[in-house]
Amino acid sequence: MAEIERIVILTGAGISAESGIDTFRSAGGLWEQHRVEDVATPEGFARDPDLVLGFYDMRREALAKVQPNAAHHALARLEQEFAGELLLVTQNVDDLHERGGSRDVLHMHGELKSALCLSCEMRSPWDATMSDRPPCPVCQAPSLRPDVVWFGEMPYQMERIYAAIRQADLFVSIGTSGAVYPAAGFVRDALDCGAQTLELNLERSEGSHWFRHSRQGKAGDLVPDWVDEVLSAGG
Ligand code: BV8
Repeated sequence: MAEIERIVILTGAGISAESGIDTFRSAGGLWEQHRVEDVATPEGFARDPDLVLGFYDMRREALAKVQPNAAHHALARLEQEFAGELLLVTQNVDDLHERGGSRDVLHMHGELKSALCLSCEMRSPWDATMSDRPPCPVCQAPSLRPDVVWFGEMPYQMERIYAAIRQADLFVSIGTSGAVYPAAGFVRDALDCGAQTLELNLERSEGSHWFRHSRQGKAGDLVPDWVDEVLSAGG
């Protein structure tokens, strides 16, 4: 690990699982309770906005009842103590990385605690409900939608992510099934740019074969140990 100077980390729902937040594709997970097409696509929102706003209101409210876990805290420690460059990209729309102490988190799929106005297209911090059609804090129009990236929509800050991957010495994927693109393709971009690749996940994922190193276990166990390895190697 000694020669590692630039790290890009991608996290998915698995890093929040031990905090009590449902993952998407596990038994009883979020997508078993709702069809993706109904609650995580622009078409689903146009078809039944109440269903979609209620789905995200429920998830936003659930956030207040959970806490970051040891994996979130370990990544915050890495950000504080790692001497090189670190970019933390998350597919998650929860705020557990921030509440765990991470200061610079790139939410490529947006955030539950952000509102996007369909009238003025401004984004505002948001931790209330939307089913009751509250006024946009900027233009007052009752036209807020969850500021999350649905299927068929372009994820946020892709250029920044690809620029960091191109420079990375190490790409680490934590708690993601490798089922959703473009995030699932980042490991191949990292390989093409000569980076080392490491997967930390409960089980082998759809992308495991692309990783040079793959460790199975709970994020709450694997991530603090890995952070200790990086920091003790003088990273
Ligand atoms: C786009 C936000 C283009 C909302 C989400 C065919 C081939 C390739 C691509 C496509 C295709 N057909 C369609 C596409 C594109 C599509 C896609 O990839 N579809 C998939 C299903 C095939 N992608 C898109 O539409 C993306 N946009 O392509 O735009 C474009 C181009 C130009 C102009 C405009 C547009 C947008 C995708 C974003 C969708 N939004 N979320 C919300 O959260 O409600 S996706 C959703 O899935 C979440 O973000 C989630 O993070 C993400 C991925 O899931 P995971 O995080 O991996 O969660 P999952 O449950 O799957 O896995 C959890 C893992 O953790 C498991 O492996 C488990 O073993 C592990 N785990 C569990 N417990 C633990 C653990 N690990 C460690 N410790 C534990 N304790």
